[in-house]
Amino acid sequence: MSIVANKDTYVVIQGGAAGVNAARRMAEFCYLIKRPLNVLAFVYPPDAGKTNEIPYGGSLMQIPVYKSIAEATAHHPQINTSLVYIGADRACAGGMEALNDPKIQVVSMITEGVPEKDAKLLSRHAIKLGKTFNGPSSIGVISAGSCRLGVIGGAYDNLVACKLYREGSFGVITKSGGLSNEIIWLCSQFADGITTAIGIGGDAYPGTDYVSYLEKFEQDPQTKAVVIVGEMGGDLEERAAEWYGAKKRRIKLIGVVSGFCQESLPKGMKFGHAGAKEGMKGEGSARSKSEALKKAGAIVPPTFGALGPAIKQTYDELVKSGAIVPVADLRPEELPKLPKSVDEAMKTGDVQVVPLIKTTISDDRGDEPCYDGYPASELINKGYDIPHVIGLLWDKRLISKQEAEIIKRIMMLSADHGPCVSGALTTIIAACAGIGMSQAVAAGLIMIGPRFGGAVTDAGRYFKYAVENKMSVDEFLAYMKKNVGPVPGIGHRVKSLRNPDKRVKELVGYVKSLGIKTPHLDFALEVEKVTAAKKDNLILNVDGTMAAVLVDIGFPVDSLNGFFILSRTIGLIGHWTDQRRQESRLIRLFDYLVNYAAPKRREVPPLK
Ligand code: Q5B
Repeated sequence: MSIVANKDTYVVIQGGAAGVNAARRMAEFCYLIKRPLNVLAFVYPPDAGKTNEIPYGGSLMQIPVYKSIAEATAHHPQINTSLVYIGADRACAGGMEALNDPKIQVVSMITEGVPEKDAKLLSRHAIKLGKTFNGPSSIGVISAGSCRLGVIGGAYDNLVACKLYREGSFGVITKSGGLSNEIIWLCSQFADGITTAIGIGGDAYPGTDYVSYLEKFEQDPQTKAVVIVGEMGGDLEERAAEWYGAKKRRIKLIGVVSGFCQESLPKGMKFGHAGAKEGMKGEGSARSKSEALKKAGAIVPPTFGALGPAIKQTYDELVKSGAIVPVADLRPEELPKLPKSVDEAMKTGDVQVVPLIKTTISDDRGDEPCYDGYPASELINKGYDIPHVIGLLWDKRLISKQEAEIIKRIMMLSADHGPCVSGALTTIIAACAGIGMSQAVAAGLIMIGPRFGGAVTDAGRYFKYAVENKMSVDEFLAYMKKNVGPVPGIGHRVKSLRNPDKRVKELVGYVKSLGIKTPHLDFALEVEKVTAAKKDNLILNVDGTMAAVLVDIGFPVDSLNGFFILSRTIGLIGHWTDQRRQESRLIRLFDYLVNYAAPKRREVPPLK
């Protein structure tokens, strides 16, 4: 047996993230005791209609979220308990909503800082309805082997160490959440563990006090003794003493009261709990509460350290009298192991995970990204620039100042080439159709291919092939004609010998002025001499020039189209923004721009 929470307790949790965390802890306990998850629903209006994922062992339960308690209990008629994880300003309304639901018999509230008037209202309302209102500021309730409400009991290992998977003989009532775990532990080490442990919360006006729960424990045949932990302030401990001393009780009562330190400390000291108000030496003090408990016949150890032995002595006497029959503990291998997350298992070396991907260029796991090992901020502060980042991420090397200058110029020269080229035109059409930036720019980028802008990689590949194989221009052109087709990097739609491409001249002039070795650029210019002599638009184009120069400074062939893609993205973004700024209309091609070569209108023959 147990009190307040048992195997028939089914829960709705009112609140958001904190409530979800509590549900996860409750699921761990359910898993330990091999009980299905007892959290059936959440009430959290902002997420109504969604589900919260609660791990249960190795599986993931989807627990529905409703907008009201009424909706939750209508869908899950077994619900009889509510845990309130709502902020202090709305906790009263939430608690009232739960108390007013005919299905709900127990409401436990974790919320701290609930106004005292609200706590009193909730408490009175619960009493009027004959229901239990626990809290505010309550860590929860745990009944060994049957039910956990809230996070009381701590982590999974602690639940096991405290033998919470099976009933003991000791009840526990505390104000402090942390101390509740401590006392549960003491009961499991000095005795046979607990039946039920309850945190009533440290507020001045808890909804339910020691006496209410002592009455319930007295009625619970499994509970043979109860440990209460009190503190100075208020009179709950005195009332517990009064109750205990009023007549012969079946249960043994062990009580400790904290706060003796106030006798030595300067007046005005603040204590943690709202209810732990500094009392006089007399009424409300730790000493007077302890005296009252002692007088009523409770066992009151002289210090907190003596509590364990006092529990043991009580347990031994109860065993001797036959009231308690010792139970055998389960061996660790008889208990379910909580599956670890992959992260945890990796930390403890229990699993080896084969990585899904491998990266050799960057790492963002520290406080900032590192490019090929170099922190971004350090690169900035030491005067490096965008081309250096390109060098690190595309070629895993810190390029020289001179190489960076070449790349900067390549990017500036190829950033845009007006609205008429395939990429820009596509982005403009998309922008005019109301398409967002990323899609419209992506549409423009899709145009980059073997004819438009995307000939850089192949131009680099074949110029490199020719230079490596020491081909003459004629051999190269013959090879290309036979095996490839049009030479990538040669030819332009509008540029020609008569209408030269200034970008090409600028780049070639600059690179040549550096006096560096440029075997690929030299070869490309030789090719141009031959092709342009055949047809004046078969010049070395911007793709071909970029390719030859980039291969000359050592960039890998596969990265080369990236230079056009990256720099032209600047232009495409410009075109998209430009159209948006102008609020351009949807584009529809004029009929006169189409050569309608389709058959003339004709009659459709009968269907055969
Ligand atoms: N023929 C660029 O062609 C273009 C030949 C060739 C041998 C060649 C064409 C080509 C290679 C790919 C290339 C990058 C499609 C260009 C760029 C960026 C841009 C764009 C902008 C910007 C142009 C007519 C006759 C045919 C062909 C022959 C042509 N190219 N022979 N090698 N490379 N080049 N692309 O004028 O006998 O009549 O059948 O594919 O490097 O995209 O500004 O616009 O910044 O945005 O349309 O600069 O050259 O000529 O294809 O009708 O060919 O010449 O075999 O011979 P066209 P086509 P035939 S830069």
